[in-house]
Amino acid sequence: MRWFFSTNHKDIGTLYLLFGVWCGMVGTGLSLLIRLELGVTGVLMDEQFYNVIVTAHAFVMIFFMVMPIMIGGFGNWMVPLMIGAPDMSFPRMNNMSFWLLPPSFVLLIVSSLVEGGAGTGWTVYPPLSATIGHSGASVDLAIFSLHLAGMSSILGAVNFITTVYNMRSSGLIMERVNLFVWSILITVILLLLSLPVLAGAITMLLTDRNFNTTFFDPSGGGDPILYQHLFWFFGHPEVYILILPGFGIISHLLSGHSSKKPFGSLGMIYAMISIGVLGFIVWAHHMFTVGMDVDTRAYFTAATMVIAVPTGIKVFSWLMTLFGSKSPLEASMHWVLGFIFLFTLGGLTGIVLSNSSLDIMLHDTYYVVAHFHYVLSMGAVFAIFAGFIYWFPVITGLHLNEKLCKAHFYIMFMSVNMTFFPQHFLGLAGMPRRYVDYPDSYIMWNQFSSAGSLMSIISVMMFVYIVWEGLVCQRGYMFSTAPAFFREWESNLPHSFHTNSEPSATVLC
Ligand code: HAS
Ligand code: CU
Repeated sequence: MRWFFSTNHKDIGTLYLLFGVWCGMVGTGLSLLIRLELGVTGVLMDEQFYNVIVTAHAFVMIFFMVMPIMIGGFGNWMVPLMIGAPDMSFPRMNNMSFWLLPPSFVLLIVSSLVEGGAGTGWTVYPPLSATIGHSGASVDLAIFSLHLAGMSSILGAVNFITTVYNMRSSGLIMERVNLFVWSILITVILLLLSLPVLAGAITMLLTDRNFNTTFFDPSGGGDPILYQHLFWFFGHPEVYILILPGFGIISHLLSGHSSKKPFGSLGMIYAMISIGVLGFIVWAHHMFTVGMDVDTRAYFTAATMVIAVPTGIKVFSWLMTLFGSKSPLEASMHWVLGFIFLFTLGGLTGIVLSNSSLDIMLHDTYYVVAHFHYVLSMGAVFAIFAGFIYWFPVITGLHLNEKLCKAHFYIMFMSVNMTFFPQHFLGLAGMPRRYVDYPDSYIMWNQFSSAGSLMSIISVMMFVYIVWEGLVCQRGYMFSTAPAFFREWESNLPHSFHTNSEPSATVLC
């Protein structure tokens, strides 16, 4: 049980990684169910149940896969090492942050299993989520699940902020701090500022549902639009919470692979800070159809578009870091290049959506689904794969099979594009999201998309094999193909760090 009570940042990071990867499998299973349903016209399952699956898929992927892996897993492992700290600032609180997540996950699953489940989407808008739409206990349980996940994140955020501010090696000024550490710092500040607003909104919903308050109920003087404002004041920063650590991973890997400093490091820091600040003043671009006046819509359109500037600074700085680099194209680098290309594509459709007049047509269609899967499934997830492959030797002392990792990349690259690119066409043709069925005219691209999703399941299985193979084959660190920069970085670390990385005596494969 040593690992259960561990206060060590590496143990806790590993727990987060295991939990996140496992939840990723659950979320992928749910996505397959969605694509199986949409691979045919007509209904295979109950409509409410379909929406329960969509809701659970989103929650699992956001709160139990991307956030735990990126912030909890990579953040816990790398931040103390990169700033030269012996551990996190509050090691026991760190343990608690992790252990709040499994019960939160259980509450979410229970919410889907009782009384028809919560089919509200991850946005949980009233009146659908009010007693009139969901009279059973499911939505209450989903709210409790979010409460716990939120507490976990807030404790983690406090811990990271304190660690980065107080526990850097002497002389390590903030300007010189690694970009991955910066990305985690900005992410957790966003978490700390936005999560309490979500907590407030869902608690008001809880009292509306159970104690006869009417915050969101017009019959008692409330307003459902208030909920949307509160939710998106959290929700938009949340999407940057999901991608900023990915930005950090990409910057770190690019500079590692090209054996040079990240291009425009200070500019990258300011770009991330601007993205974080701007992320708080654009929320109503998710609500262009609720009947806001034209000036308000013009403001939210303009403010949203401004985010393309710092994001462009990041993309072009990555390209400049890459420019002239002569490093061989390793597996993790494939994911980095895939990220830059596909994230940019997803970002550009975001700019399309930010035009309020266009968004009136595109809101709640598959165009939006395509947009956010390009930035998430191909942005955040590609960054996770890049980081996982790059840091696997640091975490386990072992190496993954390069060739298999590359093959896995190509299959995944093809399959996710096949899944999500046609969804742009479906959206432009008017197919709405969160419906179990569609008119026959939409069948072709839906089948194409479902076929892509089946292929990506195969690539997930392949990745499981790759990790298993890496663990049993025990390819030692000595035979590393990691870039020289990385080996040098590792050799400067304190001795305790090397305990896992002894080259293994017997090389089986
Ligand atoms: Fe988004 C909806 C706009 C980034 C995630 N987004 C979502 C949802 C999610 C999500 C999950 O304005 C759905 C939520 C739901 O359940 O309803 N998004 C943007 C914009 C950006 C953006 C402008 N989104 C993200 C990231 C996400 C994410 C990052 C997670 C990882 N998004 C929207 C809008 C909606 C929306 C609307 C609501 C739609 C609706 O109706 O519901 C930006 O941050 C993207 C910036 C990045 C780039 C690419 C690199 C920049 C370069 C510089 C040059 C580019 C220029 C632009 C000058 C722009 C290379 C030129 C423009 C051209 C079109 C060519
Ligand atoms: Cu947004």
